[in-house]
Amino acid sequence: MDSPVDQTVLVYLRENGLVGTKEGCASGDCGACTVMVGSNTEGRIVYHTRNSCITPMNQLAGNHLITVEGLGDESQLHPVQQQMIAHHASQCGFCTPGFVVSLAALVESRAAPTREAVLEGLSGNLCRCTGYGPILASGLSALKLEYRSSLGSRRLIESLGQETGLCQFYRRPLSEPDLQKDILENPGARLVAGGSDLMLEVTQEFRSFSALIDLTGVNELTEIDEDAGFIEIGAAVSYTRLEKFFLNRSKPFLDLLRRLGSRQIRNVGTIGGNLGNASPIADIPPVLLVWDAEIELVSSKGKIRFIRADSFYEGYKKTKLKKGEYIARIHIPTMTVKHFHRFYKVSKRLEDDISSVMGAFRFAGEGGVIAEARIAFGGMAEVPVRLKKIEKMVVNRALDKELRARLREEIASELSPISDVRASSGYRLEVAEAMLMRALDEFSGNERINITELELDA
Ligand SMILES: Cc1cc2nc3c(=O)[nH]c(=O)nc-3n(C[C@@H](O)[C@@H](O)[C@H](O)COP(=O)(O)OP(=O)(O)OC[C@H]3O[C@@H](n4cnc5c(N)ncnc54)[C@H](O)[C@@H]3O)c2cc1C
Ligand code: FES
Ligand code: FES
Repeated sequence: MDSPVDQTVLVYLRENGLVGTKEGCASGDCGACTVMVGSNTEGRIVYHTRNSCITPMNQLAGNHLITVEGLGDESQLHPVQQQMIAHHASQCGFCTPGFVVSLAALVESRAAPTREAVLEGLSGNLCRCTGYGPILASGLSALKLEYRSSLGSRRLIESLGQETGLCQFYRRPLSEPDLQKDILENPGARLVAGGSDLMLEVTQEFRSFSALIDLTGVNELTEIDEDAGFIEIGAAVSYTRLEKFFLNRSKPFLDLLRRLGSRQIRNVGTIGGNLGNASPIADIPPVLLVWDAEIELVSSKGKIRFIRADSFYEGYKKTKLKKGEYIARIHIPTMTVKHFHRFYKVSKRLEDDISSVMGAFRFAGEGGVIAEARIAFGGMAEVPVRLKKIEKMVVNRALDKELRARLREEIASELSPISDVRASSGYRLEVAEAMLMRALDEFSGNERINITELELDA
């Protein structure tokens, strides 16, 4: 394969006549470009969905790429294609290939035939004409059918593997020493992990990169360890893997992850990329601030330094990363994950939307009395912030009306968020106050309703 260093999978496909995969937004939002990517995982192919519009083509070497054309043909349609026809689930058809591929990925991974599983699998696909009812019904029906996949043969599985040095300017090191060597030898190269942020510079700002160093093959950066009182998460660990790891460790974090981007974004986006892009509204930094996490930075010469998550940000879109350094691991004290914690995300849409305000809270203590507090917000300043004064105000105090009134005043004086397309400054302040009150209530044992868990009577 010979592909320009920053060419996307979508451009490659369409330039090579595979036009079933569509371009809607070219920013990872609509899902029209969804493809399935299979990798050799312990002797079997595991498929996941990605947005081809923001996937660097070079990243897929050694993987099995399936587009809508590869799912079936007129004589033998994939069960999802059959059900989409049976349920009249396509109108203008522009979004249809993306929906078909997302649903096919559910069928291939033998997802449970439930409405929740289908909704989750479609969290990154938008349709503006058919309506979602028939599409959902198609997915549910397809999941209930008897089906034997013919997608991955044994010979294919054996041919899949990790590849390095794909083109002269696209490096894919497999170990940290090799990564450091690549950074030293290519000082102008940008680091890419999931590409879900970086590739927008190509598709939205029309920039091009002369060289990229891909972190997703670096073994040490893709590991999660729990040892000696710390959870250590490699910077190139994806959200999908975090969901699995935190499944029984933190429900609030799991709930937040399920609100972060879409299935396609979570399959590729990494924790290191979320810190590296230095967005003031990224969802992970407030979590790391309240969990007292430390970030391990490594230089191209192998020099290691640790920095507290609450000191990592210097200003708008600026971090303390030095030239040639990369984020290697995030270290979270296991104890802080065991304390009471809550993460609240408010955004305009439930799925696949950036937060207007993201609030994170950790309280240690018992009997309704807080012995130690951490309170952090995203979307309220030019960097993710910890409210240290308010943390002190709630320690060893009765969480009564009088204190709450003072906390509201203090929040309004400490924070002055901007107004933008997502929310006005005043709205953000009200939401932040409400989040703090809710966290205090829940710490005191008054669990509030979670609208994502509400079930409506039919
Ligand atoms: C449709 C869509 C929805 C989204 N929704 C959300 C959301 O709800 N919440 C949210 O928080 N974010 C959201 N995002 C942003 C999403 O891109 C990040 O959350 C994601 O974590 C970025 O990770 P990545 O691996 O894709 O980073 P990349 O795009 O690969 O990299 C991002 C930046 O970080 C740098 N970088 C990456 N890894 C490292 C490292 N180890 N060391 C140093 N620098 C590094 C890169 O050089 C680049 O500058 C969304 C993005 C899209 C496109
Ligand atoms: S074209 Fe819209 S997500 Fe890729
Ligand atoms: S069928 Fe027209 S956008 Fe979905």
